[in-house]
Amino acid sequence: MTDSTGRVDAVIVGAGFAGLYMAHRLHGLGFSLQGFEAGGGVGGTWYWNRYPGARCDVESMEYSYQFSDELQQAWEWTERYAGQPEIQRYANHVAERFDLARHFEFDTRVTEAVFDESRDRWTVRTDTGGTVEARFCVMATGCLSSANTPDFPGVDTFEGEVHHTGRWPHEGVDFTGKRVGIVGTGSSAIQAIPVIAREAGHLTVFQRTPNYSIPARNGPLDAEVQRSVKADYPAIRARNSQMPGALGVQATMRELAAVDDDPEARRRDYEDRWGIGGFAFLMGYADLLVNPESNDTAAAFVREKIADIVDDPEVAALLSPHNVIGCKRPCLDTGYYETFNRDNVTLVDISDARIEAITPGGLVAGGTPYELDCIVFATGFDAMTGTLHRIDIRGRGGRALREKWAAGPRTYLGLGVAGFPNLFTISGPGSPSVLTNMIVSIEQHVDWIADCMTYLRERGYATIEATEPAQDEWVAHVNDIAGETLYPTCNSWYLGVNIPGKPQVFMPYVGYPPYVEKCDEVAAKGYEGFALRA
Ligand code: N01
Repeated sequence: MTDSTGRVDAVIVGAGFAGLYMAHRLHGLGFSLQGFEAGGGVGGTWYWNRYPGARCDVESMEYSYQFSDELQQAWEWTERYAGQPEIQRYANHVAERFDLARHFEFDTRVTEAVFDESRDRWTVRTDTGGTVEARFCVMATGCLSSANTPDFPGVDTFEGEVHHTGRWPHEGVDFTGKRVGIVGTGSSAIQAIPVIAREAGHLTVFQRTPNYSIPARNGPLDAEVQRSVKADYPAIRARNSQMPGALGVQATMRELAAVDDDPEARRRDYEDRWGIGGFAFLMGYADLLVNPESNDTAAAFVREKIADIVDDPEVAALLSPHNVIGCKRPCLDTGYYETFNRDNVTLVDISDARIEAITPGGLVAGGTPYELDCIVFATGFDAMTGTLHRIDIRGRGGRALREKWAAGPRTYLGLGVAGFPNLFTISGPGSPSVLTNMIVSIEQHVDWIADCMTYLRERGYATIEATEPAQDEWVAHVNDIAGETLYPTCNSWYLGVNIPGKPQVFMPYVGYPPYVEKCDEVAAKGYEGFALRA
């Protein structure tokens, strides 16, 4: 908390998994801190995304903190993939166990962070009128925290209920008997659609681009599996940290190219993995995200599955994507394609018949009116940079981050930005973040930042700042590596294509675990690529 002069060592923006752990580390190291959180409680993405069916796509035994063995031994997960309510309970439990909520002011949004060069201090302002001065400013603002609601004309005239999946009301939404329209078919929609369809009178799904979805095969977590993982947790965590994306499921990847495998054997492999469920489906072959021909063997298999599951061939064709599988984050579902066999569900293809307007009684797409009682926008997020840009962040010379990043984000390691001393971004653009198990990446970033702040304190340095050459080199490297993959080939939020006018730059870094080695090496060399000033 602030001293009597309103000063702290560090401000932390956000009380999601990143902000909570950052607060824990900094407090433990004796730094004074003040956290701010726009929501009314902890949990970040899981606090806001309470839509029906919301569930993690990384298995629960992995999607959890590992910094405390007592915590990971004590917490009992109930399902293979944890649902939002359980993850929210977990976040609350962590906050209570380590007494973290006291560091945060809730229902408080940071609006401005300005660096004063003459005093090496950040001045942070909030929408509740508060002002804090801090030496360090840590943006734990999340990658998918700025909901994107397209600017459809007439949206304010709608007389029914409107909800965004990423800002779901805490009291829930009663769809019973209602005519519901859902816009979007990304991960959020794919999870919500089967649940809403069971409740609604009628559900109309407005699809602009179909998405590949793999069955999650969620279910109760076997007690024996949980026990055996816990018995060996440190070793399992250590193994996973050496896997691409820090995801244990990568252990099932073979060095074989899909096109080099015998077609029958390949089919059996896809069938087995489809049965296992989850990301394992895309782990069969090492070249699926670099070789279009190999990729299409997996994509074609999923299209066949869609054709098998969906009764109406026209609907199945509309649901079948033709882009690269995996170049958008793959969706995991529970009964998604099956839902389109229900009598109360209609799929509307808006790829060439865009939503023209929202009206008091529904919406109009391609000239056709649809009468609705409730509209759900499952239209995603202004990812990775959106939340940072909603804060007026000004570094040296009063230069705004929004200006510096006008052509796309530029960071060094996704941790620091040239011209913005003592500003850290946890899982920022240019780091592996969303291509990994986020909690692992968060812990790695938080530990790196905590070590860095300790190093500066011990040696009497006032500031640390990424240098322009190191940043330029890193940005070029991030782009080069992405360019060797199929990731940039489709209209994903990784590229910013989902937000009109957003610069199209592939934002995450494809390269976990080499990224961790690079961060460690930078630290070991006295923060190479950063300028440290006394
Ligand atoms: O958002 P999305 P999301 N008119 O951007 C459509 C994570 N997540 O919230 O593809 C009509 O993927 C858009 O269409 P198109 C996960 O990382 C994880 O679903 O742009 N439609 C698309 O269909 C995920 O990737 C979990 O043509 C419009 C949809 O809205 C990320 O969050 C669960 C439109 C947006 O899909 C985002 O997922 C949920 C317009 N103007 C989310 N604008 C799990 O852990 C957008 N769309 C499982």
